Amino acid sequence: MTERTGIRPEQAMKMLRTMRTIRQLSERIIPLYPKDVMETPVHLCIGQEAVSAGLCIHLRDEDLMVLGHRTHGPALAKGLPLKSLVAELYGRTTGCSHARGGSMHVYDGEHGIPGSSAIVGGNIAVSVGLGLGRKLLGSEGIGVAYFGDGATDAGVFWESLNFAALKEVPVLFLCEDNGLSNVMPKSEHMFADPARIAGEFMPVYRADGTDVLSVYEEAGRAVAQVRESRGPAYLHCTTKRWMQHQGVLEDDLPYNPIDPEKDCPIVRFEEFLLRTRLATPGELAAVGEEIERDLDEAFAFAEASPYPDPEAMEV
Ligand SMILES: Cc1ncc(C[n+]2csc(CCOP(=O)(O)OP(=O)(O)O)c2C)c(N)n1
Ligand SMILES: [Mg+2]
Repeated sequence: MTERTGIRPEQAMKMLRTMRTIRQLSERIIPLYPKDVMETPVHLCIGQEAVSAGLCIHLRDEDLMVLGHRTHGPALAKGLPLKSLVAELYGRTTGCSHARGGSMHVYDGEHGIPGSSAIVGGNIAVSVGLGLGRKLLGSEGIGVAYFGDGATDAGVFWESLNFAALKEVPVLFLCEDNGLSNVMPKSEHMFADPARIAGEFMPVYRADGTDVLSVYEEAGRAVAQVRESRGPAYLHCTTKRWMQHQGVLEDDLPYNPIDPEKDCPIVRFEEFLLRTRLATPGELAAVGEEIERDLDEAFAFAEASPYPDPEAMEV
């Protein structure tokens, strides 16, 4: 774990809170999901929380981030209210996409989430367009494309790098590389390292995506580069997926071994916070308890919210 960072205690606690919210939401979903109370597939982010938390602490509402199919982590970290996400999972009108989207199609205009795409790579060009729009409109905001290693196989990824570099678009390409595209390991779907090739087009940053301080530092540099140059940058974060691609079962692929201590961004960060006396054991416990209360409220809100009128759902 990177220890040299001059992180402020409130930033550290904010990132911990974000990671724990993503994790504790996933842990609530696991036993409920088989009961069919949620009207959506779910792609959980357990093990990957540090990427969203370490990036989004540097982003503002005016920065427009378009997500892929694994939305819960980045959406919550960017500011989507927990209630709004849980209600969407439950298919209720109070959900962030008014029950029209489910887990893979989230929207929050207020917090700079113009949408997400279940078409792998579909969000990348859109983020470039939004980044260009920010620049043309004179906004200080940037575009952010948040995608997985699987999306770098798509032609649109390469076109987007080229266009963003050529036209100097303020957009950050964030690759959350969990080494898997569904059940396919990276070695079988990726011929060359996309981050190395991205270096031909723009500045490239690399972070250990299981270490929130590493992401925090590198994302800070990458976001500042985009903001100040009004041109693109690429950030590659390696991480690990603990659950199966979709659903609530643990991954059991022999080529994706997980060490629940060493690979856990939350365990690692809590150890750091205690060691450096940025937090006490009591403070850490209080964060978890507060999130449990927020989750109680969010699930009660979702369950009490109405289903949409079928006629209103017609297009
Ligand atoms: C264009 C397209 N091709 C294939 C799929 C099926 N598919 C859904 S998710 C996925 C894997 C994506 O892997 P990655 O981008 O690394 O994201 P991760 O699931 O690892 O977060 C695939 C192939 C799809 N949704 N869209
Ligand atoms: Mg992947």
